[in-house]
Amino acid sequence: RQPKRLADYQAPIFSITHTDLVFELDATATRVTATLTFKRQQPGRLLLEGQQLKLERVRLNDRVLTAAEFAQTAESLEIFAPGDTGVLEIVTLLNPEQNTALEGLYLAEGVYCTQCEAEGFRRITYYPDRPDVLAVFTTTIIANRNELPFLLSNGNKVRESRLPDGRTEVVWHDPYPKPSYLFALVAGDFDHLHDTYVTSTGREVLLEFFVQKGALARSHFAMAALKRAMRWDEQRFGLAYDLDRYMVVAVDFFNMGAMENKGLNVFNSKFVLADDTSATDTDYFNIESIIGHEYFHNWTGNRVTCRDWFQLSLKEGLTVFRDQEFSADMGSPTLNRIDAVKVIRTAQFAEDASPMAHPIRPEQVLEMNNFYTVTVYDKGAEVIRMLQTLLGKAGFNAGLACYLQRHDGQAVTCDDFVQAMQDATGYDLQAFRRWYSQSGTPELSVKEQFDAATGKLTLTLAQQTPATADQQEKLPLVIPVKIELLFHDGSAAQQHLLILDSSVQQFQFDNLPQAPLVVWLEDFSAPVKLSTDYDVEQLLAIASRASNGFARWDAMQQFWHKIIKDAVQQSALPVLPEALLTAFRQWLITPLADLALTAELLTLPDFDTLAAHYAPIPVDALLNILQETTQLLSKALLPELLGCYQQLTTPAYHYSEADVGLRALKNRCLHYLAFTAEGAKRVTAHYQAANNMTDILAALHAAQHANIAQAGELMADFAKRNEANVHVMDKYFNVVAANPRDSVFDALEKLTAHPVFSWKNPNRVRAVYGAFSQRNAPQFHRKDGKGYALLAEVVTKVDAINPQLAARLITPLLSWQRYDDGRQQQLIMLLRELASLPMLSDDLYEKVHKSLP
Ligand code: HT7
Ligand code: ZN
Repeated sequence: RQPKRLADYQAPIFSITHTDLVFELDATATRVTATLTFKRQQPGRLLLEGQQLKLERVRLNDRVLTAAEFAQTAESLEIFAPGDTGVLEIVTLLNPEQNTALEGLYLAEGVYCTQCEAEGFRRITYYPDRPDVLAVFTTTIIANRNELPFLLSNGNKVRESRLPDGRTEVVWHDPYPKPSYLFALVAGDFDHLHDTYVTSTGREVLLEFFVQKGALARSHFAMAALKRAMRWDEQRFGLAYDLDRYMVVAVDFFNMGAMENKGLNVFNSKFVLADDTSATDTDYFNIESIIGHEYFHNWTGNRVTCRDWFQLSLKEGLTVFRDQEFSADMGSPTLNRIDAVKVIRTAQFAEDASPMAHPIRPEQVLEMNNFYTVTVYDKGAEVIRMLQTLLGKAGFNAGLACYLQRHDGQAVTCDDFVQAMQDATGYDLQAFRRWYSQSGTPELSVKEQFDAATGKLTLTLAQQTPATADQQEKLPLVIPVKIELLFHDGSAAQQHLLILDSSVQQFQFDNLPQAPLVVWLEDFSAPVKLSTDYDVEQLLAIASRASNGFARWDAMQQFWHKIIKDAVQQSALPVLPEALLTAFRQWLITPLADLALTAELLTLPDFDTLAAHYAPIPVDALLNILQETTQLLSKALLPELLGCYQQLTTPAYHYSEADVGLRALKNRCLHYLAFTAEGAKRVTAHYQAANNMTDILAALHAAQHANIAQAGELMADFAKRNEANVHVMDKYFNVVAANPRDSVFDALEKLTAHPVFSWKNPNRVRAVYGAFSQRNAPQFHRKDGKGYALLAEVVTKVDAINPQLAARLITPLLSWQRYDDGRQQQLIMLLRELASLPMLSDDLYEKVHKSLP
């Protein structure tokens, strides 16, 4: 199997100016007639991509071609003498009902739905299925209106008519040229919510949500979030919507979160539907953020798109950055930053250390679906954030405006983006570009030297990026390092931005009143690892005094890392310094104004965060230390925990920043209290008194972790009350799968027999097995390998149904190098078994083969 390389990019030989599609919908035999107006751009062959298609007919300029005039392979169609311009008509037959991969056109739960990014359009018709071929699409959908009342596609509805045979024909036209990956078609019966929005340019836009029958009341929050996102993009970046309609369809069968098809977003229903009885605070947050993300793609992705898939971060890194800025403005900037940094430090740093390591602009790809990664998305967003730090907000906004104006309607590269930033600001970004081509996590070490006589502080920074699986040689990067200088004598703190652009560099500060305590990497100003030799007192001082909430949280993370590392080295339990207990007591007795930050300050890093600091990972020691430390804290802080818990009275449920913080802190206290003598009583009472899903789930998780006797009863009650709502059942599945005891294996087996479970539904499979592998470290990483073997079995089964899903599920099995010898052997054996499967998908093949020694 041959990977594609960025270095081999060639511009398209033919462009397509117009793409007219006619769909005659049928569950097992949908006929697609594609009429493509093509134009030669350079000498070469007319080669179209196609997969799993039944070709019925090819016509070139009104003449049906004979078999000798074209050649067909399993993946392509070549037209031998197309000429320089012409019209090609291709008729294909599809089987949407059998399409369980959920790419191309599929039929699930009575809804026809497409997913074309990255390379799904080639499962609909033969086409130059690449993002740099932009055409104007007209789509006709023919179907039986009684069965499928809503027939939707991109752009504006042009016409709707009854055909003589009783079927209905609806025609859509999208005036904006677009690549095939942004094409969408949806047909089904829905509840329909509509509203209007007037843009800053005076356009009245019809906003429409199409959701499963009976779910209308659960789509209001998403509609309001959409309007907030539209307003925000106008105010922050001056970007307004450009069509008269914006449609969002929610479906339960979907491989990812959502898809930004022009004018017709398709969403995983989990990221649309919410009400106060079924959604958690996190659900509401995710809905607003993903609604924003897909909407923001209309400019960063759709109006200006990617030249090739290696440039994916051009649209994804930038759009994640935009959605993060939106969420920060809608809620707490500190909490948003903490959440984003957790993703980088756990998942992204782990990816850099894995066989799948790649730069944010990968250089070679076998299966594109494997590159929708935390590196491309989240590290990509960090790279954009660094640009904003270097250029300032005004400079960054000017750069974005220049980029969008210069490239509107084009398919471009990451280099084009950086060039626009440079041209708009005059800032030389040549050296900065290395962030796009170099993989790996830079490691920074720092030294401080203070001359008391002159008040001069000298900071020495050194950077080094360890080799990664894909790249041995690493060069220095441009790294913005934000710092804060804290003074004990009450002098005002100082903030500075250091720009490190070589291997070792010194920075000097004069006339300081005294030796400062330096807060490093404030706001996580670069996606790097930075180590200091601070002792626990210094870290607790930063946690108590830094002016920046993020820095306070970060100091606590470093504190725990240090304490736990010492404990692991000594094979002992951590010694909790009195100063820590004093700080915790203080936060519990007098919480900060930001309750959510207080909750974060009181939270231990999780297993994955700690594990990122070790090679090999001392799995058993870390799990034991985490459990024991929680118990030690519960015991030592019982009166304060109780006091804080009781003081926080829960108001009627409302999703607001203040109430989210209140619940977070109260539930953090509950988590500790669950481990105390009265834990069972308290958790049960919390569950029974809860008026919202956040508190209910906190009680269930606490019950399970502390192993309280009533846990089973509470779980059964929860399942019974919520069996009608699949999204709440997914939460139930999550809790069952996170059970850290041996009984989890039987419980998982039972879940797959649950009437709500289906192997074909990615949400259900993720809710059970994704949760098991990612939220149940004790059982997943069992010494006897039973957890690994279960996941390998599931991946094998799922690969035959949905390769994209299988390739995502396998991730925790790939990084065998991170574990001890025993676990390594088990993982390698399972990977070898997977590699020998006769029908392995490209998705799994790429990952398994990269991982194997
Ligand atoms: N641009 C989309 C990426 C995507 C996707 C979405 C749904 C199903 C399969 C998919 N493959 C790729 C989502 C986004 O980043 O907005
Ligand atoms: Zn995106």
